[in-house]
Amino acid sequence: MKIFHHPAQMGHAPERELHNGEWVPYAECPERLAQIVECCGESEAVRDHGMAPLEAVHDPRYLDFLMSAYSDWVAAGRTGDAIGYAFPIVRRRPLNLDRIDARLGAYAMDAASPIAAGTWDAAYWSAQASLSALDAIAAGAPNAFALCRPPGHHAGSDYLGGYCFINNAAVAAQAASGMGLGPVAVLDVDYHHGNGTQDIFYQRGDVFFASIHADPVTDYPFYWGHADERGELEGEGATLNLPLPRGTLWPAYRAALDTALDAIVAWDAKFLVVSFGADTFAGDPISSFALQRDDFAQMGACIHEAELPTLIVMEGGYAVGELGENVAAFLSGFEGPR
Ligand code: OKP
Ligand code: ZN
Repeated sequence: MKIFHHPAQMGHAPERELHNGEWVPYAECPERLAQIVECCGESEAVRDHGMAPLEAVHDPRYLDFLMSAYSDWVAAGRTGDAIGYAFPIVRRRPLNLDRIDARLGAYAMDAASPIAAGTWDAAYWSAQASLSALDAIAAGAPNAFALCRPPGHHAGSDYLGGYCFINNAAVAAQAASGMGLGPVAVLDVDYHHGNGTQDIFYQRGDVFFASIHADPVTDYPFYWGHADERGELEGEGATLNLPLPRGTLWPAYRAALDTALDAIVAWDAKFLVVSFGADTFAGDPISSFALQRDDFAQMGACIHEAELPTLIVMEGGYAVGELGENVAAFLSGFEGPR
């Protein structure tokens, strides 16, 4: 399978994050990408598609903020990574506040996603990798792998969070739809609920969103991903949430996967974007499902059985030493004999 990534994606390297009240090394580290490259191979050419496909899913004011957030932080005399600390939870009025701390809070859903010197370029090229992988499918490949990093599925139209800045899967889903490849479905199999992707398409009937994830009653992102969230207005019924308990093993996971794939096929999708996270792995340091490497191969094979043109977009996975092989298992299961 063709794989797409860009050197600038290595440049996002925050020092630390706030995890359960303590400062710990940043889990979403550049080494993740290096490990996956080692097992899955070097990149095809990544083309610069410019800002328009990003602006098709993100608020331009949010993109402006993100682009200059780190330099504004430095200009305010700060050292270290940029993190907000005040959040307008009740209502985000269009106050046009200038102070960097006010904007960091207004455009973030958590305080655990620092912005560092290379963040914008890395997020921008991560999205370009996703778009370039989509181009390969548009040109006739049956599937492609966008090795995105930073990941994207927690980023909404106008907010960052959960290590995510630009929603790579949503950018590609929107672009695929615009190319006439749809109807498009997004299947999110990261351990965490893809709240950003859900929010972006929640009121739309043209993109289906299905997610299998840890129950938000126990796990981040807490406020999204509950089974009763099914979409609104035009999008009613076009969102499917399948939360599973901590400790979930492959048989229960597989049953949920069959449910999601059946719904995607019944909805008559013609193009599939998979938000793939390897953080469902038993050895993941920040997650609590119990899948094994072989299960990822099974997961890839199950998704392949939907027989849809498929763009696989990398999301999470933090057992860095095993990440490359877990991703390779998923890809080879997807490509293997049916
Ligand atoms: C990103 B992806 C507090 C830190 C918050 C955020 C997890 C983001 C996961 N414990 N952790 O979905 O893999
Ligand atoms: Zn995750």
